[in-house]
Amino acid sequence: MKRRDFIKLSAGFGAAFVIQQSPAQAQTKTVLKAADVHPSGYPTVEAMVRMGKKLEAATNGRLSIQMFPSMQLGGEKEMIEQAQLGALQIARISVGAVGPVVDDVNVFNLPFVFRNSRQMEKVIDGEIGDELLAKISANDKAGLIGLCWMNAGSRNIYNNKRPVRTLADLKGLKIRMIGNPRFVDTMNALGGNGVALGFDQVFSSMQTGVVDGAENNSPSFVAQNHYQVAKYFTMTEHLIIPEIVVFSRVSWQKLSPDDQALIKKFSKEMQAEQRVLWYEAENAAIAKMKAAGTEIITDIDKKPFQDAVKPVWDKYGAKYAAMIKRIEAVQ
Ligand code: GTR
Repeated sequence: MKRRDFIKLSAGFGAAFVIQQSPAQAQTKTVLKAADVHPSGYPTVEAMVRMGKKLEAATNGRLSIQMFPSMQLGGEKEMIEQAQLGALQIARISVGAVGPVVDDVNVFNLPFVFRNSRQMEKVIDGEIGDELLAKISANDKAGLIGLCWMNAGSRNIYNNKRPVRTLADLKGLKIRMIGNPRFVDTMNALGGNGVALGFDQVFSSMQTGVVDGAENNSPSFVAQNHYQVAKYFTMTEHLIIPEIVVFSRVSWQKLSPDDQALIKKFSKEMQAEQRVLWYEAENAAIAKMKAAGTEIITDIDKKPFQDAVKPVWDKYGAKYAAMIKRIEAVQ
């Protein structure tokens, strides 16, 4: 290469470099705010942090994710509201919290709707999962884009009064439920007293006796320190509710189609990656519970529990009849 040509070429590179450094270009860096009620290290949070790193690497830092864990931006209801306004871009929430906004997903909030977690995984990985994400995105009122699902195991009843083995043991126990009428009705149908409270209030409410217990998966039971105030944990598995990741629709519309496609692709990958982290967290949680002296009750007859929630199905299930048939058909 002649020296003159080399100078021309390097001048060209220099110019391009300068343009990238200009304030106008610098502004095109987009930081996506993501929130979760769980602390750092929890599988849902960790999966999102990893996705942020991938996004940053793939776009040379043009797109990144800033994670707000531990309810820093409020509970799930508040997160949905902020996403609807575009103040928050990514919300990792339970389907329990999305139900009041997009009724279609409430089918997953019916007690014992899945036979087990494996079947639930097949449903969210398959066409039903895609269809429900699309329903969220198409719902103008919701203002959200459905990105992907995550595992959240099964929910189990715990309390600080007595081991629950039968429906009779639940009688009179005040049990915290997520604020979606289906869940309060489910607990009442099981014979307990369902009390809707925010996730942030569960620990102190158990401590002060406002409630006797709650229900959740084992990683939440441990991560939120509930195991320190509730000794009895019964594997009722009455609800298998997946988690969901939604994107603010107003923010989504500001992204280029290429960036939207990239985020969708990485979200799908995150769904699989979180699953691995999930099972590790479940094993670690059970080990921690055992070490802490939690009494884990696994030998229960679930049939009476399943029969008892029939009124909930009668009240809420009818309109999902076709979808329930499809879910049941997933092996
Ligand atoms: C957890 C779930 C949270 C939240 C919480 C609750 O299992 O990961 O998103 O819904 O339960 O009980 O409020």
